[in-house]
Amino acid sequence: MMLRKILAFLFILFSVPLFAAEEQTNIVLIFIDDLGYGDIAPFGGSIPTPNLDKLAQQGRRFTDFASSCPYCSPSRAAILTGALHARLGIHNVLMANAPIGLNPSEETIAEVAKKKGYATAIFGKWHVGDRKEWLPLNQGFDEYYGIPYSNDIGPDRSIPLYHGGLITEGDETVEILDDAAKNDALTARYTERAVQFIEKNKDKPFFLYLAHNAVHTPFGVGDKFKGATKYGKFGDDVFETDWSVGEVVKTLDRLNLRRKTLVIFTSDNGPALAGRKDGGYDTTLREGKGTVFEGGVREPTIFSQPGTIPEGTSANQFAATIDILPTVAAIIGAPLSGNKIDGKDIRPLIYGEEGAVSQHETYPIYLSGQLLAVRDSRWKLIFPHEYRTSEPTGNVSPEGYPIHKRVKQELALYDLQNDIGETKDVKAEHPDVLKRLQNAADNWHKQLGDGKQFGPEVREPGRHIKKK
Ligand SMILES: [Ca+2]
Repeated sequence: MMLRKILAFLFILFSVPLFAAEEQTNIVLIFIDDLGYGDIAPFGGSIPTPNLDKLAQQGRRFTDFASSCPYCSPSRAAILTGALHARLGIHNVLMANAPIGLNPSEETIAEVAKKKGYATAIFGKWHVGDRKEWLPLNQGFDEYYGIPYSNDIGPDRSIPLYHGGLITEGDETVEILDDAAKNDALTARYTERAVQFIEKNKDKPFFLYLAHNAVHTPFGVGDKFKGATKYGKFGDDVFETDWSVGEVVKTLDRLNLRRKTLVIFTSDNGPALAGRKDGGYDTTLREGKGTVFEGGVREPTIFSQPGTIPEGTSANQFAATIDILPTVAAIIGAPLSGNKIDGKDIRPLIYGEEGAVSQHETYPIYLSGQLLAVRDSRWKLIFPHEYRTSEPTGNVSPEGYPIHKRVKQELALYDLQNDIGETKDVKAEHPDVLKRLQNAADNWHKQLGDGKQFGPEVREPGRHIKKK
């Protein structure tokens, strides 16, 4: 008995370091733009997504997985660093030539991977600062090909719709996104780069960040996919994005890398509902992009690594995009910088360990520096604010964007476990929960600010100082 114990101990002692040395898990992070929770079939959508269905069958769906913010730039800053966007000083969407960007002193997931000698690349949308000093090559990525912001942003407002967005290779502009055909080709181009990158690095560990501009408006659909679904341009765009996921996974299969590659699929914010007039969407969630309701921040998320992550399973515990960086760091055995982050190591949740629970005691949702909601694993408290609904007024802003109807939201407590659509305010029935979340909000206010002023823990973004 004693001998068996000693042998078991020796086995653990020697097998752990050996295992860790062998286990150079590749990381593929696929980040979609404006894809809503209910837009894909594994989360109840009607648009056919055969490749994502398969990914879900070969992995673990997360049904309560949040982004940091219902808008692009803050959400992207958060997933890249593992910190809430409010902490990073990236409070709003960055337009072309914005004077701020993600501070190079922040540690990105690519920089974490570099510590372990990983090859790193991003193909697609960056959107955390478009000046050279803030582009991906200065944030731990070896390669970059894509647009440094959304496909409807660009310095040249004289070009309708596409605004002359700059297609960037490394840190040089190589092309102008000035017509629909180029926009239509983006998904295929990024996919081709992603496949080449995996092929090139098949014998060494890699981190691939595939950040599609799809399915942001204006929808870009490759010729092969036009009319492929009965859900209009939006449906075709989702279908092509699904194809892209399939190409990446097939490449991993072909190169025998699938079991040693963690594939993560998620989205930056909820659906831009008003732009979907010509397409179907399915959601049981309230509202969409730009709001702090579940429609704005709950993301359709899949973690897949056959042999490591239990296949065909779901996690309903709350987790968030900020958890990806510390989890990946733990998986690859890389240390983190001393920067304070908010994400948690959620390996027990992704590996489906029995009794694994959410690592977040409470989770704040900030919008433009203001705390508008705070939640825990079950309850969500929304603070009074005015928000932009998905309903257009029919008027258009001077920049050409549709103006939406705005409405007032009062203080409300929702039970997400029984009311995912946030329809019934239950604060009167649960004064204890109300009190607890209000206290949590006060704590977040002290750290990150209350909308009137930023808290002491909000860090400076990178700032561009104009030369005189
Ligand atoms: Ca977005």
